[in-house]
Amino acid sequence: MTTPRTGAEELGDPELSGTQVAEPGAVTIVVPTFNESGNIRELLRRITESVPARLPCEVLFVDDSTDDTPDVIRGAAQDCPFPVDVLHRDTPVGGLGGAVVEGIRKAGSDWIVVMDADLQHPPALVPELVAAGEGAGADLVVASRYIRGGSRAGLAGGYRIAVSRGATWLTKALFPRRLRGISDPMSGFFAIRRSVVTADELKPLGYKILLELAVRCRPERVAEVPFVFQDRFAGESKSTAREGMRFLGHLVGLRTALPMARMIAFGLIGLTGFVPNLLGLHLLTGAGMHYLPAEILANQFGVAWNFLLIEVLLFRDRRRHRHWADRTGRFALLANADLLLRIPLIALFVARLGMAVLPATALALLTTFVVRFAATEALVYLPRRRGAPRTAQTDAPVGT
Ligand SMILES: Nc1nc2c(ncn2[C@@H]2O[C@H](COP(=O)(O)OP(=O)(O)O)[C@@H](O)[C@H]2O)c(=O)[nH]1
Ligand SMILES: [Mg+2]
Repeated sequence: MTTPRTGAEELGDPELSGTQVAEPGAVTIVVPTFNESGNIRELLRRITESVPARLPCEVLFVDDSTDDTPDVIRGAAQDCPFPVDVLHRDTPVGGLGGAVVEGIRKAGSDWIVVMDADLQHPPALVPELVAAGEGAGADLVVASRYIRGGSRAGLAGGYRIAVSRGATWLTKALFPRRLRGISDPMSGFFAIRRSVVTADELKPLGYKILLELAVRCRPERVAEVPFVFQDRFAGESKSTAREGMRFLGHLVGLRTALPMARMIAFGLIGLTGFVPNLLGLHLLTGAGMHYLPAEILANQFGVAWNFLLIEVLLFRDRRRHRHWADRTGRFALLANADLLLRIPLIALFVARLGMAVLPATALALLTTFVVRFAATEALVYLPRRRGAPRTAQTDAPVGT
């Protein structure tokens, strides 16, 4: 590519990133692709039609394809009046979100526009997004389906619409301040000033990259432009239920970056653990088992449930500090130590205060919660001290 830009390794340094950008107004269009060979020519044709005359641009494809998409891109690039580059990744770290972050790291223009390759995002809107940003002095301009003039026409089926709506609602509810002024945080079509992107802070695992940028980079001014979400031009959607799960994990990861939020999330997960615990106790005592051994057994249901949720949702980023067997052992140990403390407590509540088994158990669970949270953070998921194996500087948890 001929347009001046900083290298990926330089973007991490804010000092450098401010000095080496291209002339104002230039735009790098970052397009993540996964097996999109049928869409490339049409996409580049429509970009050629609508963008370069009004705005100098370059296009950077970040490709994880297993088909011939990179070759198709290189072929089609010959006919383009602007620079087109393709960065093919043999190891597609972070999937779609990771691809976009890599593209952003490489882009050198003043503005970066992120858009899909399947023409669901109309290329004609690219100059408008940048113009809106320049006009409003905004750092981030979101193409929104949910403001007047926008629509989600191309979102196939009631199920997809419901999922998209639900995800939007949940995300806005979790980040009311950071997402103020963004009606469509799920949008994959937006323009951002390169100067506000601190790509080092971005976690490539984030599936919804706009959410990641809005929450972690905190652009000061945000604008929106309506757009009609089109039908896919060719090929098939790569969205899967697994991406949906990843998105939920991403939301929790962003929301629990601070210790206080983490403790609340830990508590909420712990609360849900009451259900398998008490259910197990009900079944076991119903089957005639004495309540004390039943407590021990039922507790394992709750422990397993909590461990699973904590691993997948809450401490996803911190699992690498210890081997999974180490974490499981420590977690189980803590849970049983917790149980050792809890059983005499329950016996006390039952024998001395005359409480029934279920409320006595619930009260004891609450009492030991705080101790368990502190111990879990400190003994299972905190990075080890310097010098110990498996610990790198980058392991430091976000927000601590
Ligand atoms: N580089 C890269 N691009 C991806 C990946 N998954 C999807 N994409 C691209 O991201 C864009 C949106 O994906 P799409 O399947 O259309 O999702 P949908 O619009 O939600 O149905 C398209 O350009 C895809 O080619 C991936 O794992 N890596
Ligand atoms: Mg699509």
